[in-house]
Amino acid sequence: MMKTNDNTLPEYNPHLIEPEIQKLWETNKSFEVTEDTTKEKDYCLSMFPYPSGKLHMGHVRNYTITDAISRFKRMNGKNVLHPIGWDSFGLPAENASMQNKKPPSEWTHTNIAYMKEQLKQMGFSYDWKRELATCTSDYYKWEQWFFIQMYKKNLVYRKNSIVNWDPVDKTVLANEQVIDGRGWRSNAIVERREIPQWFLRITNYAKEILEDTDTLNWPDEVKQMQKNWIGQSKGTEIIFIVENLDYKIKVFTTRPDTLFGATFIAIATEHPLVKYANQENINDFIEETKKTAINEAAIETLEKKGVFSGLYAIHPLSGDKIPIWIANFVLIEYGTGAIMSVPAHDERDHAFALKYNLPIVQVIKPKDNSNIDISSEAFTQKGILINSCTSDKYNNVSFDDMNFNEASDAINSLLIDNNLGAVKTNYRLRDWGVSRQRYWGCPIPMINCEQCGCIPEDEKNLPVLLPIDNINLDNGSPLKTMKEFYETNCHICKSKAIRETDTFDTFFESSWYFARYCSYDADVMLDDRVSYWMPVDQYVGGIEHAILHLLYSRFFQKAMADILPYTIDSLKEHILPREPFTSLLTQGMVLQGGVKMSKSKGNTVDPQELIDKYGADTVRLFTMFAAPPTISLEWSNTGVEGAYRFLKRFWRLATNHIKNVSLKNNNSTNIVHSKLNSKQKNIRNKIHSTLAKVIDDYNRRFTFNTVIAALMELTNALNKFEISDDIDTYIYDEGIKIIILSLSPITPHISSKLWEMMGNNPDITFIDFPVVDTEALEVDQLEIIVQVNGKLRAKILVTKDLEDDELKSTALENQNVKKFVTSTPKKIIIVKNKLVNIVV
Ligand code: ANZ
Ligand code: ZN
Repeated sequence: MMKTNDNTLPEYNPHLIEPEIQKLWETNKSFEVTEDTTKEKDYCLSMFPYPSGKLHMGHVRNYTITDAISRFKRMNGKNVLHPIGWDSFGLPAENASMQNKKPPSEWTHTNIAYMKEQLKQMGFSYDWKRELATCTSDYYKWEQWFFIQMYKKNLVYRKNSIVNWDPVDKTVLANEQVIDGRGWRSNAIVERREIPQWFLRITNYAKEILEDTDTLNWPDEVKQMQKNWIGQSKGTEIIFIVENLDYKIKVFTTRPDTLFGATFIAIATEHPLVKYANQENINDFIEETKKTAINEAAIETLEKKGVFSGLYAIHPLSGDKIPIWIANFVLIEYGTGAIMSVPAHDERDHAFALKYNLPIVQVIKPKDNSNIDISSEAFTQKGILINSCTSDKYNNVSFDDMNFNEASDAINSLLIDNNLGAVKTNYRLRDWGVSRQRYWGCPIPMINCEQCGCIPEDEKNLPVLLPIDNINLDNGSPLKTMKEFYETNCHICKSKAIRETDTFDTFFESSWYFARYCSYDADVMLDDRVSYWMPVDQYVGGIEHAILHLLYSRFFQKAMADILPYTIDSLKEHILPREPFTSLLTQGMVLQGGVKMSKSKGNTVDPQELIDKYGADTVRLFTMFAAPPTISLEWSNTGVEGAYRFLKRFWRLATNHIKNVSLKNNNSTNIVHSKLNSKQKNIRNKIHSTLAKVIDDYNRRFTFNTVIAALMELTNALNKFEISDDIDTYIYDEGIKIIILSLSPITPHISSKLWEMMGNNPDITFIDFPVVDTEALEVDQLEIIVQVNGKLRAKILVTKDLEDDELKSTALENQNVKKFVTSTPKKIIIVKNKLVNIVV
């Protein structure tokens, strides 16, 4: 046996190795990339962090995943772009600033510096020259510019809009920031307010975004969430004429078959018809509804209320006169802001009709003719029409006995022929309101000129700089009171003008940062380098961004593809991709005690403490080993200890081997598999089948946990392998090298160091990933006859040329053989590759 235990071997010391290897990468610029057309590109991206102060375990997990993928792909010959930056505008900086009495910009940049240091300590293989922070003017200048381009293309408009107003945070809230009618941060009861705001016409792209969803290699769940959010709904718009008024109300319905059951119209409080209503009756009601939030979820749970407007509408086909109500459950933003109410067949309308004593007329009966009691409950299924007949005006046409499809088609045709309706596809998706009444964001580059009205700032004057000195946040956004910010002159007529003091929603910044990484230093928004790198091949991030961030990014990518080739010279010849992220992986949460690790629950583990104690490789190894990336990971201190012990064990095994054999010409090309003995073949089979599994798991499933488990098993097998000759040493060496390289995407520092100690260049960034020797995968198996006292008792399958000892023990373990071998065998006779005869 050649292995010795030698106390002079260096101990595994991550605190020495890791800075040394990181320094080497920095000197070599190992992860900097350019557009090398001779190589296949691969763009691997993590969702960029908000610089909240320090890294948390969620970051560590997310960034280790993309780092492992990036490193693996580099070793497979890909030209890998793996960038990082900071999503650094946003409300928390303002809140922290008020608490800590530090300006938001200072707070943000201090955090960035600290977290950057932590990312470096983790050994993530970023191309740091591309680092960007969205709060810097070299970044936001270009989004101001792009906003102006969208404005020119009519993708931007301003409108007075009702918003959810948080009276405590003094800001407009997005619908999803309203939880149970209260502000997500302040918990204050949200009010409605009407203010002028800027909107992006994302709805122009609703259809394309919806249709392209199916082309994406994303989790089904995320694709479904995108589709639901876009909310396509095919239906009919039907015109009702208001009695005594020259006014047509349009309603949107997905159930034109129920038209003859419409017993009243319900309109939203903000519907234009409301001004013709009997004001005395409705005032209190309108005031009261104003106080409630306007998102659908809130409205679902609301008590349904309404007030009669005093107006009537004429049913388009029956000619009946039906009352018009103003109701709190009708959304102004959806469809036409008005509905035909069919109490017999819609639950909400049914409850409303009962409450206000409105007629309920059944027009659909069950397909199986079963009895229903329409006064107690709505019948909402599709069925067969009854009571559905037009007036004389339309020749008393009856739709009775038709099913849903027949009736819908027939009613639609009649409406269309008489200009009383149109088939319509609606989307639940709303245009994106991007105005925020907040300070720490990108200024919206618009001015209001006394003469010219509301116009974009001159592109030559960009960026519109956000002032960062002497900021007082005590009374809402300081921009609203800083004359030196908002007073300006019109670049067209030189008259006095007032700058827009709102800033962009911070989702604006995260909707295109992935493209800017490609053109990180360009003096235009993007240049032709984007067409080399985009789209992102693998995007990794949290499921919490499954809707808005991804949707907005998809919209931006499409808008950029439509606009930039016509506005940026170097992109003239290029067609940009219309989707930003080809594949998406949503990583699972990090849990502690079964619940999400979070500051508010006080159950966080500080990655910095772990790095300080065990080094980055252990932290990386544990987070990748504890669970596959998409599944939640339960934190375990013993698990971390275990990961550390494994690295120490492997270090010992490898250094021991290096000590013994490093000076020999020790090369796996000396191995001729077919000439090996069975023990050697077996261990090579283990080595190469492990490698095959590792490659498959890296490539296809990103299941790093099984990669690690397989490599741990191989480490154990090598540990047991007895070296008796040079060939054994070569095989052992081959095994050690395969483990080092296979682990390197996950534990790059220890791998680099050991690789160096084996006499190689320590920068393993571009070392080819080991290749499976397929010959070693084949195991020659033979059937062997087992006799007890000369009688056939079993046939067993074993590897060819198995050593006698192993063959004996395999034979004795056989269940049937055991039955006949009740005492210690007297003798065991072996005929190689044929027979075992046990004499008892
Ligand atoms: C009559 C009817 C009869 C309806 C019936 C349903 C069942 P989707 O698009 O699938 O969500 N609706 C339309 N606009 C609305 C608004 N602005 N606020 C609240 N409700 C609105 O569903 C469309 C249905 O939701 C429409 O079809 C309308 O009610 C209601 F037996 O019209 B229906
Ligand atoms: Zn002007």
